[in-house]
Amino acid sequence: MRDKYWSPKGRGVWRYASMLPLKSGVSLGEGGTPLVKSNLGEGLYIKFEGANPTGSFKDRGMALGVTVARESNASKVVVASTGNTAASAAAYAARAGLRCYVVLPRGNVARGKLVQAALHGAELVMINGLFDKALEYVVTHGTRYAYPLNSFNPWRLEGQKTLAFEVFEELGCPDYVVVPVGNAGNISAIWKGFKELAELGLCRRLPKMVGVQAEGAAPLAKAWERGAPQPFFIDEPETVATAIKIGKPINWPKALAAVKESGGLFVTVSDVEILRAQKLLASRDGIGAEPAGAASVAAALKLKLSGTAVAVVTGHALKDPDVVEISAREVRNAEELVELLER
Ligand code: AN7
Repeated sequence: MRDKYWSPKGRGVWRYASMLPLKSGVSLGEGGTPLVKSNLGEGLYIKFEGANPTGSFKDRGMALGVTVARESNASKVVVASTGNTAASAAAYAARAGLRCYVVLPRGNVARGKLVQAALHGAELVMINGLFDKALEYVVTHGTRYAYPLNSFNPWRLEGQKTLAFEVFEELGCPDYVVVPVGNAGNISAIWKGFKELAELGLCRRLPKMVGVQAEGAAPLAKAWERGAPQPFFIDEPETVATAIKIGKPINWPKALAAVKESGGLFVTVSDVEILRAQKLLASRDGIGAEPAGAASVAAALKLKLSGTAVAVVTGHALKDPDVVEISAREVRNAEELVELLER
């Protein structure tokens, strides 16, 4: 029974076909991302999802989601997005020959993500309002005309659970897995992956799931702090990490269950902590994260977790070039360059 399900073969997400409800499908080589031992803390590992084909973890789920869209003869797919889902959907839809509509909150999508969606030929639709409103539009109207690829789509989560399998193969089951939370799909998916390993008797002690939200966009973490049974939805989330600038996470029940069942917790990090972690990760570990991706590292450092912890760095630094300050020296001639180098 165990071997029937657990028989990794090949590379990437489809390596775990025996654990997935689909056996093959659309692929751009997603998954198989680096797990790097961090210099920032003992027992801390970085799972660098920025190394996926479009630079975020979304590609894992999009491979399955777009496969199902194609197999159900959809000609159009639609997503609401803070950016990464749009970039990923655009690329995978292009690969599968589907039209892609992305509904975006004007002024709240990082530049790299817009560039990707445009480059891959998606139809970009801007709304006045934030992500939560864009998602509401997709749920109430979009789904009637196009196949939806937001994370309420269960195939997306099936793909994203493969992160757990990769961590398990390299490290076994860690003590903690730290995940930035926006719409709350990814933490639910990763937890599902670990639980399935446990069901097969492969993972004896499940990791504690740590959900990380930005202080100004923390409907789950704020509720957690006060022991409330439901999230405190907010209308005007605010954070530098636009990827997780979400006030009404659609997958909140699953995420809350993941954190509770695992004995983990939700935690908030401030924008200052996020940007500090982004810099530390870049300058000490050599890993470039977008702000939302660095939120997990900020939380791991703040909580000083003991044992083995995997911080999931969900997106690449190039996604959001505008948050990085660039300072440069000017030299007028070779002598000035030499002088500088000699210092
Ligand atoms: C870098 O692209 O919601 O908790 O529309 O891009 O599964 O929502 C992005 C989410 C974390 C949060 N890190 O994941 C979108 C979108 C990065 C992200 C999250 C996102 P979920």
